[in-house]
Amino acid sequence: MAIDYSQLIPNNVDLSSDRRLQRALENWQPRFLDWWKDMGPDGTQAYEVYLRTAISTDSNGWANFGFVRMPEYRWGIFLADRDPERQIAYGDNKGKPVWQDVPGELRSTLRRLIVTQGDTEPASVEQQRLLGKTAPSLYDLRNLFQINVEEGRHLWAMVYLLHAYFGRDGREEAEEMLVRHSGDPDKPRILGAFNEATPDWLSFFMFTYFTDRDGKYQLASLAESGFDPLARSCRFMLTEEAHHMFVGETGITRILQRTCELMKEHKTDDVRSLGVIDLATMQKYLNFHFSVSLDLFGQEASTNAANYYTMGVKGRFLETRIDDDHLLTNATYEIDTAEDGRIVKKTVPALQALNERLRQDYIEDCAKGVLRWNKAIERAGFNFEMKLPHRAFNRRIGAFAGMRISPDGRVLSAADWAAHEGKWLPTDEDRAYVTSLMGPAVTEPGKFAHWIAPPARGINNQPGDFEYVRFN
Ligand code: BYC
Ligand code: FE
Ligand code: FE
Repeated sequence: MAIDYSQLIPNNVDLSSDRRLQRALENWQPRFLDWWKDMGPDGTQAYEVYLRTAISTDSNGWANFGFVRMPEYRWGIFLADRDPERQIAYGDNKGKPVWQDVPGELRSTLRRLIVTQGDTEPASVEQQRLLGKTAPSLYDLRNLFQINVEEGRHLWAMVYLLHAYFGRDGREEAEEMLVRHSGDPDKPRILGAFNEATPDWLSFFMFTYFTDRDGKYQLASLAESGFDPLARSCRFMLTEEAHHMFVGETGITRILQRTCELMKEHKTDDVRSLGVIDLATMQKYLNFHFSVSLDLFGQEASTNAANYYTMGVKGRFLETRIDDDHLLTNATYEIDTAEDGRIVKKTVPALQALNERLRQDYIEDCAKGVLRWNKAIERAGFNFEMKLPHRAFNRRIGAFAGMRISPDGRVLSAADWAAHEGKWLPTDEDRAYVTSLMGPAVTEPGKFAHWIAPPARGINNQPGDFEYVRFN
């Protein structure tokens, strides 16, 4: 169905045919806008930003580019098209038609998953709210704002489901989305990574590479949901997600390029005096963001995950393309876990290992970008290799929580850990150095901060000196 932009809330769900729902969402809309003004990108109300807006949910040609003041962005409700033949692909209900409404016995489970998903979206906007002050270019500033408005739209996607399918409880949960805040000691966001700070652009690029990629994998699993409105919401969110990860990957590449350029020019890898980020510091930030993002997949062995699957609520990554029985009642899966302070392999029922399996898919995907980063370093003539740390490194959730494990997977004593931690994770000094590079926003079209190379091409094929943001 085409997106109707004549409505106060743009949508492709025929919202005007349900007046109660429409009124409830129109009530929530000003609260969302207040939240955006208070907690969204700081001091940007009047800026005109070159943004893409969804105009259809087809995979080709779905977006339109133009200058928009962010508070006037047309946040709306866009679900991928319904497939009337779609069946549940796995679990006890395999082969049955997907649900167009919430089955009573799955209500609290689905609500919880939708709330957890929804909560991350505004959290990331809050985490990134000050980054505009130190943007390394107009190009980067525009990408930050694009991601921010789309995360705002992802919140709309989940709030729509809560309002449309969960009655009063759903409306209350929708309110709470704007009451919890990232890093708030009393009302924090639900998942750990979303309460960490994103104080600088190196962190931002690592976050959009690693943490938005958790979004990709979780959304893909929820896109397999038997609850069809959730599946269709997540399908369209995935279309938007690709750009977020692109910003992260290319952002890191551009920092690496610039660093290598100066290493070459000055024949040294001690580049801090040259005002760029040394490769060792890049690796530490990578270690931090990767390990924090791994926690987002939950426990290695999880009965929650088994139940979600068996009930048909949450599937595997690309479930329908996997060649097995999609029941997994007799299957097993080997996981890494901890026993008596050691890392051991253990074979567990495949149903319980679904979080770990998704984490494995995620790790393999993360590794592809790292390979491309290493190619860029190699092309510049250096043999430094960026590496993903061991999955057990620096974990707070799951079997390895609280253990001290090196990036290459060795269990360490407290003293050993303490002696090396500063080589593996950003120290206060590293953070202070990176922060010191974040000067006032670079606002001249076509100009870039000293520590980052320009991108290979502009957004929507715009020229290098395009004025992506107009300050008013
Ligand atoms: N932090 O059996 P387990 C995105 C809890 S990112 C705190 O493993 P489950 C985005 C867990 O709740 C994608 N608590 O749990 C990215 C459970 O509690 P109970 C976000 C945690 O449910 C960037 C207990 O520990 N979407 O979109 O299988 C920018 C046992 O654990 C954590 C989703 O996450 C944690 N990290 O797995 C913007 C999808 N991990 O039951 C946006 C929806 C576990 O004992 N969520 N716990 O009280 C889920 O699918 C699941 O909730 C999780 C956890 C995969 C997160
Ligand atoms: Fe999102
Ligand atoms: Fe995202």
